[in-house]
Amino acid sequence: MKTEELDILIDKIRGAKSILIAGHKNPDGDAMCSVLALGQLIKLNFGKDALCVYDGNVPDMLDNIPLRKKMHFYGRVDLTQAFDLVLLLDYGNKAHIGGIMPAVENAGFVIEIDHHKNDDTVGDLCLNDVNAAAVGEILFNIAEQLQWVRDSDVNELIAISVLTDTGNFKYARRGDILRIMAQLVDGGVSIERVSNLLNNKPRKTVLTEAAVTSRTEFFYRGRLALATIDAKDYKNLDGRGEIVLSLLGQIKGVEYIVLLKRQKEQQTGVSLRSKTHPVNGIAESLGGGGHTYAAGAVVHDTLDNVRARVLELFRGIK
Ligand SMILES: [Mn+2]
Repeated sequence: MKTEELDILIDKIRGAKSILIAGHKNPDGDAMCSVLALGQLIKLNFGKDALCVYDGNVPDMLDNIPLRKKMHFYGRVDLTQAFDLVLLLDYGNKAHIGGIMPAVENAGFVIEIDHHKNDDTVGDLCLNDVNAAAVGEILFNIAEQLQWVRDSDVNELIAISVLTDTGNFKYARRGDILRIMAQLVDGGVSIERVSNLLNNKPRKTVLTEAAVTSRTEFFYRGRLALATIDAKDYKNLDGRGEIVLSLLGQIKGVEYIVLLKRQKEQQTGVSLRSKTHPVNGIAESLGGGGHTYAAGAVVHDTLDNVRARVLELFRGIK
């Protein structure tokens, strides 16, 4: 980070009587943990209490992270005052700011710290780094550069933000992030302990994931695994079927995984995964899109009709 930019960060924190910190709506591990870590860094190094808020739902698995009680649903606190400083983390895109937007617009000064590619930033100062694996990594680097004090809560929060955003390092693209984790471990962080903090799903979620997985159908010589979730089970999964997709991907010979979610009678969510063959083209022909090996669509049709269309699109797969 440029020294001049960090000087502004320090000046703004020092000069602020009121500070608000927020991440993206429906926060994930990075959005939650980096917000709480920054709040704690400000407390430790400036003696100030920043207000940490979120919009949407927090996944149950994040209920036991350090300082969780310091994170407030934005609708339950008073955001009508104009905050001197708003720190916006990990938000990626204006559309993901959600209910915090009025506070961002009213703020005396807005500093964003993000690792998403974003051509339409809202910050007066942007401390963004698209090469960072998580916002937690950027915070670690800022704290190191400014020689800020970190306590064990900050270190654990940064570790969780990194573990969750990199899928336990599976998606790490640079060695830097592993070297940062090495420093955190040397500083007392137990990867086993923080990983276990996340084993915190409701019973019904895991039982539903298992039930949905066990009802999977296989097509095209076992190359395609297709699982379906109806509306009731979909709610239990908290809107996500990542575990089902991941379990099916472990099966020998399965190349493509399809998860169909009955969202409404006439609305079906489609998640597509593949190990080595592109699936974004199939998502696009369903009106969706995504990454090469992980794509999806929302189709306004019944689950049965969408299932037939998907099977047709996969006909002739190698
Ligand atoms: Mn992130």
